[in-house]
Amino acid sequence: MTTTDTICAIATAPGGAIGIVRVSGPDALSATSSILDRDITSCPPYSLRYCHVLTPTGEVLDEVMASVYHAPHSYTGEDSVELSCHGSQYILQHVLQRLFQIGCRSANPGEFTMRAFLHGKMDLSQAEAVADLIASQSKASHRLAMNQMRGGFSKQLSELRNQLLQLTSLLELELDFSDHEDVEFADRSQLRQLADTIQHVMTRLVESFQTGNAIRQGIPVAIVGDTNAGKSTLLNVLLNDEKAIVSDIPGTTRDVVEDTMTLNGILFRFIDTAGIRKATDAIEHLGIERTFHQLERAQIVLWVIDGSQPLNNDTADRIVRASHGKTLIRVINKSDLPSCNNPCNEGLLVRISAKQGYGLHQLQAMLLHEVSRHIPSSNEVVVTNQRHYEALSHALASIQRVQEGIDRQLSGDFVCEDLRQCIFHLSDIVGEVTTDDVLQNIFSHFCIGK
Ligand SMILES: Nc1nc2c(ncn2[C@@H]2O[C@H](COP(=O)(O)OP(=O)(O)OP(=O)(O)O)[C@@H](O)[C@H]2O)c(=O)[nH]1
Ligand SMILES: [Mg+2]
Repeated sequence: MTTTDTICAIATAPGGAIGIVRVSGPDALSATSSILDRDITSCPPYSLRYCHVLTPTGEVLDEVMASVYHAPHSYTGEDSVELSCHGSQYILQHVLQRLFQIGCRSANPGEFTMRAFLHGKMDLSQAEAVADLIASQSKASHRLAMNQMRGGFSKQLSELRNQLLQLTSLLELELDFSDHEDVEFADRSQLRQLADTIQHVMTRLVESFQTGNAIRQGIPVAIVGDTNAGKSTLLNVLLNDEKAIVSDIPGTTRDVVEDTMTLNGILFRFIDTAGIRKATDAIEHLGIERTFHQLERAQIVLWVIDGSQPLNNDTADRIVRASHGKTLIRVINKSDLPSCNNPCNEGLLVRISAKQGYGLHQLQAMLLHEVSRHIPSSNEVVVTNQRHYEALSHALASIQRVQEGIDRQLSGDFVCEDLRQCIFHLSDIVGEVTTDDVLQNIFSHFCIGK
């Protein structure tokens, strides 16, 4: 793969003390030299040079440091230069203009990383992790992106592919001899065992997506309960922000209000919902429908109960039923008021006063404890990307057809076809069979300069 044009872009966000202009491509060194007061084309690789950027009339525009990289030992795999300038937007734009005048082109979003992928510096799943790393907001999502970028996922995929190829070659060998009647080189129980191993790993990866996605976007925690129980008050204290309107009028919250918050390096997405009761109008009815929709999507349910009031059995039933398979925490609120002992034993229990701030640490500790059971260890591979999840789900379906085919003693060429499809989907993840359109689409979501 060779690229013929030289691209440039500002790689840093506005507002910093230093701004970096990145240049990459066959003419990177000569093009940059022509706007500087010294020639960097003969600088050794990985060297740093102090120089001046000049205007067309020879005035000094800025004092900069130029980092010089030679192909293939650079991020993109091409000759590259990074100019560390003073962070003025005027200076940075001017440097870009000068580079455009001598024939460099403005880089598209993600084009530096796309070139890195095209030059074999990383596979596609690693390139995608670069965007995740930049977007990571918590210790946990940072760790997942870092593991993927450093090739943890790629290694697991290549092990799977090797096993699949081994299976295919056993069957293909048999097909080559199929003229000779009933030869069966490949011992069926051995094939089935290999397919089972592959299927087991794929199932684990597919299932890891739920956790991976939650870690990236924030673990969804729905706050539900009767009207006036203090859900919005709780949301506000958890977020330490007056995000939702609080009032003593039942039915205050009618829509979903949500925001994220990091606790001990884990991002949580707290979702306040409309209180559950018999709706008084069509809008409240829609709001309550949304409550159940959010409840369905949540991983953890905070069921807020006004401890000073008798429990509404109808609400209780609906929440317990809808929380099946999730972590349900009963949050007995308003414990600053005399309590009305409510009988209900579902889920975990914590007593708080959202208004006075009692019991919040205990609630947060409970949330962290529940989540930490699902947080993967540092070298465990977790799928975080929708595209990877879809490809893996297709691959899993293919390997399940292979297992079925072996059990039903189908002829080798049928089984081989499913195996090839399975390999195809795995190859798609690392970008070996990915079409240009898909590539363009993936990198178009990156920022410019990356
Ligand atoms: N005494 C006491 N009052 C509280 C506590 N938490 C909330 N409240 C009060 O209870 C009332 C209702 O609070 P909200 O947070 O609006 O309740 P909600 O569950 O969001 O109500 P809806 O949005 O109507 O479903 C307000 O007057 C709050 O000040 C608490 O811990 N103790
Ligand atoms: Mg509310």
